[in-house]
Amino acid sequence: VHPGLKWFTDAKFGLFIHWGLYSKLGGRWKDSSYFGSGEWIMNRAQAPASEYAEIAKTFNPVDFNASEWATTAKEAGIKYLVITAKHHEGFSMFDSKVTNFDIIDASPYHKDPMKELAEACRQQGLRFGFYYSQYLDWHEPNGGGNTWDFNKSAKDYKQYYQSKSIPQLKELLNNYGPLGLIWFDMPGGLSESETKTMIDSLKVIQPTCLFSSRVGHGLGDYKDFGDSEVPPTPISGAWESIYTHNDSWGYIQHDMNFKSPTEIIRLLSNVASKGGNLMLNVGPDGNGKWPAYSILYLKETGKWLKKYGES
Ligand code: FUL
Repeated sequence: VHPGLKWFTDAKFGLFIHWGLYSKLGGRWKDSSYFGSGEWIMNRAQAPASEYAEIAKTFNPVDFNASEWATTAKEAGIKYLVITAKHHEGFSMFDSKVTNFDIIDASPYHKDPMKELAEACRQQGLRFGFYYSQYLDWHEPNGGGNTWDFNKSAKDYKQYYQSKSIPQLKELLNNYGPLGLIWFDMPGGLSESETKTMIDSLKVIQPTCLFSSRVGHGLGDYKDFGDSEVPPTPISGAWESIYTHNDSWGYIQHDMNFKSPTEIIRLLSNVASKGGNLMLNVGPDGNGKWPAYSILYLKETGKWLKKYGES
């Protein structure tokens, strides 16, 4: 049994955070508003990579407060927190030497919020992990997915893995202390043996860090179902269901469809009764603030858990 699985299967409740340049857009690009999956706006609007990258110049999340995020999570009864280090848009929300398209070099913020968050989580006794889009990267000519700027048949996915994905995953594993897990997403471009080689080269850095099943080819340490999916019957082994608080992972200004504390608790009970973890997502805005309803409803959930939950 993987040594990291004990904390994971005991955890029951995790917090997912989608935060990137799309959070500043809040579901609007030019004159159009988008609903659902705000973090996909670049793709849905077919925004040219060079134009989209301009958002970084005014991305300045001065309201970000790592200890507030971690204490709210703790109050909600959450046991682990997973945040987007780089989503499909390709922007690195951490200090990366691999690219200049990161929060340190490309934004006026000039600080590494991931460093502070990793530390704040540790102080609250929460496990900390990163979401990392290892294949889809709409900013890079050789990354997966952007076929509106770059010619699909000219793409060299292996070059992308070698020059960005793998070096960045190593930075994440080396520079942020012990990680509970890495949440890989949307595999592509690598064969099973190439995926295995990548995993081996990463596992030596932190052997206890779990890798999600979306690393591909059935090589993950635990199972994730589809987005917003709970299995109909109990499942053995380590697994997780992921849901988002409203109808989008990334912040959308005009989405107010937040699940009430009652709905969150029902979801949590449904998942826990079948043996899994629920990882619920919140989408902070471009200034670094969580939607007010997310703070309120998560804290309410925490009160209920304190009263009626097991731990
Ligand atoms: C999906 C992604 O494409 C979505 O944007 C989101 O990150 C979700 C959790 O996973 O595969």
